[in-house]
Amino acid sequence: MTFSAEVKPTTRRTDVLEWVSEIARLTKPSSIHWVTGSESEQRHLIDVMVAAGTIAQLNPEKRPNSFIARSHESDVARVESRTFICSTHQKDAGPNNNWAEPDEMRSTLGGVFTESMRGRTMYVIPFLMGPIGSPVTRAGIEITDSPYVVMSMGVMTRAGIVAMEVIDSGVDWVKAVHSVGAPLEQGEADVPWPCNTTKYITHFPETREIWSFGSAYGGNALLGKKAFALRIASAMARDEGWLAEHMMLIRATSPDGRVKHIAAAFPSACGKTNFAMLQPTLPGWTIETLGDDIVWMWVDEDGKLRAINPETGFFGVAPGTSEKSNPVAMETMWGNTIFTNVAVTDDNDVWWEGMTRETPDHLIDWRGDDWTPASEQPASHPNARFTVAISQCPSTAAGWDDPHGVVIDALIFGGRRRTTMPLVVEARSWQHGVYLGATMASERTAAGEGIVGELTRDPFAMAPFTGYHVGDHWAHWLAIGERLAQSGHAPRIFQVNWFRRGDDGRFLWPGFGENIRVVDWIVKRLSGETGGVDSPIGVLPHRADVNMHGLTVSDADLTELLTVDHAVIEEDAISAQSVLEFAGVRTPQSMWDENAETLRLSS
Ligand code: OXD
Ligand code: MN
Repeated sequence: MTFSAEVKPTTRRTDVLEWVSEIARLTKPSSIHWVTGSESEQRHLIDVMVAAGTIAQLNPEKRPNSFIARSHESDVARVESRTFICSTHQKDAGPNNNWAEPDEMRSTLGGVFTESMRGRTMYVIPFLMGPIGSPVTRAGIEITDSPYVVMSMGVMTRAGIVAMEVIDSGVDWVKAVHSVGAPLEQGEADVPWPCNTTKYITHFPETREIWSFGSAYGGNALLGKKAFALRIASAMARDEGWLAEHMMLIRATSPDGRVKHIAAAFPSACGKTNFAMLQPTLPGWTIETLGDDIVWMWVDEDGKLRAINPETGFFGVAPGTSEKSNPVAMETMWGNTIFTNVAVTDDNDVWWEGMTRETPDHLIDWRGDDWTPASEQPASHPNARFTVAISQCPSTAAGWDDPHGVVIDALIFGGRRRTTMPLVVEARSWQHGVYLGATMASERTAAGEGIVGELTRDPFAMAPFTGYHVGDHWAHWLAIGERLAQSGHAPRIFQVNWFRRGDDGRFLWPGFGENIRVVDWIVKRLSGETGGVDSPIGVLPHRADVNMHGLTVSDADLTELLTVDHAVIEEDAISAQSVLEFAGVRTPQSMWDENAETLRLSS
């Protein structure tokens, strides 16, 4: 295999050159393109994709330099059932992952990747997760035959020459191989969204490798994101003593100038992006955005928990995003945005369910068909996405990419629960907080597979993302807590639920910008300014301590939001035992102790 004449290797590292040649010998692409990250390369990729019908330009007057991509109907979300952790021992992958024996999987992959890039260009994308100079920043190289992946990785990571220079300095790098699995015969016409009905999203945590086959969609294909920054990084973090978590990250500044950094874990499509861009309704408060999906945290030399966002972009869920729910996101996507599986208006702009009050009379739906409000299916796919740089976000915090990161003051776990869980509660201790994270439950959304609405336990919102045994993940959190306790700098842990409903199905809490009232209470707790009410699941706010200035919520609703029913909590704690049993012998005893304590307090 010869390298393409136009784009020569951007490295001299022999291990990189040998690996790229090895993958090229296996997959037989027609050319190799070493990604530089330049503007001319961007333009070239756009031309290639527009010509192939993969993307189409939106109205440049309304949304400059923005594009619509429509995926294949079968390739619309992460495929957890086809996601594998290939650790040497099955017990290390844990019951939370599909396990495959590494040699067997390598042989399967050897089969499916054979000549899988025939007729296509193979792109080599060097990328960094994290800013240059941070102790937790890590490098990777993704090989892909999808220009859509190249363009998206360019938004989501620090990709191109900038990353190769770091790799060339001699650091370790993660090998990530991706193919859409749709080789082209000579003369065969391409399709707009090539993919394969067979999919493998595989991870080898011990050798820090990723192999992804058959899908070009988001988390399956942009391998810096879920595959590296969560599955592989969580295993690295366990080995090296840090944390790689499915969390958003904000800086909250109170009217009297107190600055707090908060990281919050919510399952996919539960409002992390909205929370990260919250527009406070309480006067004087500011929320600034540092990240919306993934946080890497480490204990610094002072014993404080520090955090960075390893990504550089948002891959956000579009439906439901509006001027009302998230004006900042709407502003962020003014241009330079890739939209996937949204609907297109007659004036060639984007639309999705929940974006405007009025539904347009006519649209082209995410499948590319004519659509009217009489159509039975939604116009945009429920997991339609926008991909846009964090630097475009008006609420992005100054220094968001500081390699030193920020010191975390509070951690939040949240889920989507119609019943049972109050608006906010503070854990009794770090250990109890870890229990709240371990037993987190949420109703399923369209971001993954399964029945939407079904209540599932999703420990730390990491069920699809922990690259090792879930019980060891809890033990790792406990060990980090012990290190933080030694310095007396452990962040406090809270649980929130914005999604509580009344018997009539109505949301009891308005959410969005009003969630600042919960942040306000959390910051008051951090400053020791307010007490609380003990409950079986932790400390609840006194009603009078929740700043309700300017917001009307009925007394009955507020009572329901701020109290817990002991019988219901007892039932929930019994049900939570299923997740502790699920993790089996690797469940730390202290998680059972916390469960017993919850039962004792609620009975
Ligand atoms: C995501 C997800 O894409 O969690 O962020 O599914
Ligand atoms: Mn996510």
